[in-house]
Amino acid sequence: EWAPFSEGVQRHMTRQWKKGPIVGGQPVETAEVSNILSPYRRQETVGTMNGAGNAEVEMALDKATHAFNRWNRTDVSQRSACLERLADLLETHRDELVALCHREAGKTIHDAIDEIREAVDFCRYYAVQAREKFGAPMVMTGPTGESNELYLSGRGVFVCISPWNFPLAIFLGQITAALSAGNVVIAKPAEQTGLIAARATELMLEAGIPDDVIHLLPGDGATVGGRLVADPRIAGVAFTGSTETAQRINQTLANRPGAIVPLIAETGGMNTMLVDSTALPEQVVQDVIHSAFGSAGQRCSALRVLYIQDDVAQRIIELLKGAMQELRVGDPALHETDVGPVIDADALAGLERHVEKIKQEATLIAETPLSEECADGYFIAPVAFEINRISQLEREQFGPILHVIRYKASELDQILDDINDTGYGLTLGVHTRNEASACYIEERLNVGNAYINRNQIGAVVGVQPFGGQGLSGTGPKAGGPHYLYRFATERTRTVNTTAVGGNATLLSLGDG
Ligand code: UN1
Repeated sequence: EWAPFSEGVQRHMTRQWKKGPIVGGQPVETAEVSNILSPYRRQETVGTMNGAGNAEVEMALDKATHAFNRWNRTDVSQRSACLERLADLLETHRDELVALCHREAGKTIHDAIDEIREAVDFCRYYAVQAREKFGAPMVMTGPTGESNELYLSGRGVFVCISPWNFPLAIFLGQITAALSAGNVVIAKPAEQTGLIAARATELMLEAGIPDDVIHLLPGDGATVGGRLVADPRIAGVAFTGSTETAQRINQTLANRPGAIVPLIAETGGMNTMLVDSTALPEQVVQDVIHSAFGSAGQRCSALRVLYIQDDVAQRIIELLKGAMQELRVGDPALHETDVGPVIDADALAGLERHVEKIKQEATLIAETPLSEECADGYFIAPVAFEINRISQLEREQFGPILHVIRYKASELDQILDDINDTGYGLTLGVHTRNEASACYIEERLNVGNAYINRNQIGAVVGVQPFGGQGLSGTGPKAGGPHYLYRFATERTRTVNTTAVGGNATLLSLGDG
């Protein structure tokens, strides 16, 4: 056990980091340099970041391509051992990583700690999964006279494009999955959180992942991501981010002659919670607050639309108003802070535009007051509106904005259709004491993660594999038992084991 305000974390609170691309194990200096500013104190720099250009992209692709066969043939237990050493290193460096998640991504201390834990879980989980699946071939039972085996191996150079909202956990989750399956990786982290990604990459190298097997290319989406995805040397893409970007990547991959390249995408949601009149109001409100406003609503799992059955709606809305007054928005370094800043100026402006627009057509339920220190950063007040239909919302708003809709029992089927019509299918919350209605709702909705009588964020690796359907992603679920398969190719090997067949084969080979 360790205190978040340990001297260890404090030591990193005024530090400046200087990072950039890492290719072939070496940091690369480039002409493209940007200052990294903290989302909660705009005037405070965290460090500088060098962006990759064409030369680095080319160098990484070249080195990665040459490294693939060797890494793919490396015994899986050795690959898994690297992941386990990485997990240990994340733990020994957690003070610095917590400080970085906090200062570069604006995470509250609690979220920053969870972030490191989740990254560690991904490393350990995929290490175990890989040993299980990529060790000995699977023996298939067939007719006598032949043996049949099924082998899994890596695909080649995998491009991993990760988001800023889980700058360590998702960054490493994608990469460790790809590596453990035998792929080599070129990682393109979100522009907002390159320092954390660079620090994590240094730790991967320290953990024994060979320097031609993992390369980091921070930089802008078009120059780096666009070029990588279009390159004929890549064998797969893992992407977490917006649905629009996933569709663009898919298009680029589809246009590539001579190959069919898999995309593993985890994208947005229009996540709902349904509350019926048998639910426990206090528990509902606690779970709504956590799901909608935790991490400043910057999770793709976050609750966006809360449906409440009309006979309990007023009571729950009153409780919600009270709870929203109590939320503390502000400096994410303080223990008592519930909601920190959003990531940057663009994110803030987009959310403010949505609030202005929805105000015209909706009823304001409550808005949390901002504390004084919020003036220095990208803060937005958590807010709840009552609307009529989910179709009023054009797209996911990635922030602490909740929409509430009252419904009558007779309208249930209509709202379930409305939710499916959004095309998204990520998380679902249901609050009810009626088991049959929970089952009915879950079965009618296309969703990836359903949570009954609890909050709907914070899926645990290996326990609640995470990922959605439709516009929310391709599957398979991250942190689940099927995730590694999509990073792999499969080959069967059938041998004729009868004496006649065996000799005949040898003879014909000898004759030729
Ligand atoms: C994301 O927000 O991009 O369940 C996905 C959760 C997290 C979600 C991560 N694992 O809240």
